[in-house]
Amino acid sequence: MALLLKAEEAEDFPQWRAALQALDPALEIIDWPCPADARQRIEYALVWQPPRGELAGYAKLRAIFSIGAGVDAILADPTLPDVPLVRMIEPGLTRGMNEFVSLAVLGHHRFMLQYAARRRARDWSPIQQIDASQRRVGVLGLGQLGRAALAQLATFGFALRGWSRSPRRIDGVECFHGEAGFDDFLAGCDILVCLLPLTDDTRGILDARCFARLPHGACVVNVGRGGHLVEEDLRAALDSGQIAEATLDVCQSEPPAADSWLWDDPRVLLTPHIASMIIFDSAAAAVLEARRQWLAGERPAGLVDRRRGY
Ligand code: NDP
Ligand code: OXD
Repeated sequence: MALLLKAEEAEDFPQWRAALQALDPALEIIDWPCPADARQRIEYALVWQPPRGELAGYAKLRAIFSIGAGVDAILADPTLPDVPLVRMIEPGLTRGMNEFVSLAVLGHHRFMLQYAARRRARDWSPIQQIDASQRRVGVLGLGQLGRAALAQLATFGFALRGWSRSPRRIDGVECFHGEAGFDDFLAGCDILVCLLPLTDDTRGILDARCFARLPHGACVVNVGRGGHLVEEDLRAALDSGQIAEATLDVCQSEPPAADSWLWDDPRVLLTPHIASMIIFDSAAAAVLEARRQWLAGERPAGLVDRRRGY
């Protein structure tokens, strides 16, 4: 049984191979790009953002596993073979996202960007702390990562709300859904966190209309995809004071253009798409468990619904 692996970074290949073969020593793992004489053996592909057209033409391909939780880059390929696509759900990725979302939300809650600016100005003055119970934090996307982030944020005592496509019930979280619930959801978000998948329905969702519906001076954390945010709308909202600050882990262009305003704006904390990364051992276990489930006729938790786009 052969698996073609396109890792996020070329140097990840040995770690992936070790993690996968520790669990399935019989699995043959072939590094990307696939040598011509191996093409006919490939039954599985485990990939991070494969170039368009590159997954076509494997006659024995049975399933594609995404190294990312987000599959927008894979689904963007019009020649994608019609085999099951399974996205990454693994505890290491979830823990990393919990850490990053907590860090970002707490950073805005406790005015860290403002203190960084005051420090540059040799200003030692304090800003009155706000009790977490008075700070309303809203999460767009109540999937694997959104729900876990909310559970972590609950430990700090924030007033929590969430928004999804279909109705959800989460203890301690005020839930909203669909277009009809969007404006009411936004009206109660002092800090807005985007953990949506990028689809035709969610592209550009963080735009001027969205910002206008947030309370004045709200903060925005985008850990979804760069395509969710209309960057120039954010800039205008920061300039008007409607949005006070933002944390952006993802951008339209990664990295942003050398002359992008995002590099220098002190109201923006910018990180290079590192909010969360897979842990090789637990990610390998997740891939092989999904393969087992599929072969046993069960439905893997991360099976992508191509029609929905996530
Ligand atoms: P899931 O598929 O588990 O959850 C997606 C959630 O978004 C669901 O609650 C879904 O609603 C909701 N949603 C989807 N479309 C809409 C819509 N049109 N309107 C309202 N809600 C919608 O995804 P994950 O939680 O695993 O991951 C979320 C995203 O996080 C990934 O797609 C990826 O882009 C990003 N990510 C970023 C990382 C980083 O390092 N920056 C790392 C990992 C992931 P419903 O519940 O009704 O289906
Ligand atoms: C993912 C990511 O989707 O790291 O997993 O962005």
